[in-house]
Amino acid sequence: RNLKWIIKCRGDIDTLNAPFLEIYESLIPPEEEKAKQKQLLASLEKLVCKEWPEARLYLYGSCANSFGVSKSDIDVCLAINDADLNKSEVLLKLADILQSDNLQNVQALTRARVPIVKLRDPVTGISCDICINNVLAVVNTKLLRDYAEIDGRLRQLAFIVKHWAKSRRINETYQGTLSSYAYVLMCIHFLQQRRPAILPCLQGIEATYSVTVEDVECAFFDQVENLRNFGSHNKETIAHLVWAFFSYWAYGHDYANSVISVREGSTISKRKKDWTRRVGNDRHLICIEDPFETSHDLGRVVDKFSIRVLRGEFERAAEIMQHDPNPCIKLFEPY
Ligand code: 3AT
Ligand code: MG
Repeated sequence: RNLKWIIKCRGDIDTLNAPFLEIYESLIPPEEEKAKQKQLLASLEKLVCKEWPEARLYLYGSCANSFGVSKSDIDVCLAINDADLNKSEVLLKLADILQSDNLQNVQALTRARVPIVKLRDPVTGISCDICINNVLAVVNTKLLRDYAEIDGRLRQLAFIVKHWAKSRRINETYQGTLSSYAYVLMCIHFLQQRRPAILPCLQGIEATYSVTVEDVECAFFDQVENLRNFGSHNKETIAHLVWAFFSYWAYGHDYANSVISVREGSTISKRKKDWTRRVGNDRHLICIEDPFETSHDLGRVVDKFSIRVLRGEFERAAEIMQHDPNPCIKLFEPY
């Protein structure tokens, strides 16, 4: 396995840069889409403030972390400062308000892991999920957005990986595969590990931003405008990075013993986290540590069937990147 990991990259890899960049650019949401999202957020804010004058709405997830492709749903967090608030009651009340304002497909999912109200806005055509007081998600959204500002190759790589994962149907947590959030963390970790490194470890530098959310201290260096040259010693191109990313997850990663940690900027041992055996439904077959909720393994949704699917897809992608004459087509072939 390790022998394969040190295989030399195909000689013509750089001819693939232009087609990969073209795919990346085709996925970027146009400005008018961003404007529509803002418009929807503003009208939701108006509605919400009639009922809860102190409440605020925050965008989080891919529409705010800069990893959103065109036509994504938007994720909104309703922040209400009230210690004994009943989330289900608020969600049901919110669903009522939205329904009577002509929003479509309004649905309160009060029993989900993260309870939400779903809706579709007929004016902009945008679908939206609203959760309550999920402030950690707002903070991890900022961390991802800050990483994206350091080196443009992160956004390119993450768009390509997300597009690949959606095409291959391995971006479905209810099917035991990984969330978009997990894939972006895999990309960040991967770029922290390149030599020379393309990304720093923002939680390893003296913090300039710090908040405590649900007893979790979230602190990191966020003056990223000072880090814009960080990756400039590394000249690897996007095609080479896509190739190396898939080779790493196909042949290089030590699934049995390692956890990837963006917080540490390196891999750490499963033993150190006590993630060596199955506890309840958490199997830890691929370990991705949440940067803030460090007891949270984003790979915990993966079971003994879906790990084979995932690893099979990484190997397929690595093979295509190494040998296929037309990787940009083959890689994204619908499953
Ligand atoms: P898409 O473009 O919608 O696929 P996304 O980044 O918006 O990508 P999700 O809609 O799955 O991803 O999740 C929305 C945000 O919720 C992303 C992240 O800030 C947060 N989040 C998702 N899953 C987790 C998790 N397991 N732990 C903590 N935060 C999470
Ligand atoms: Mg989303």
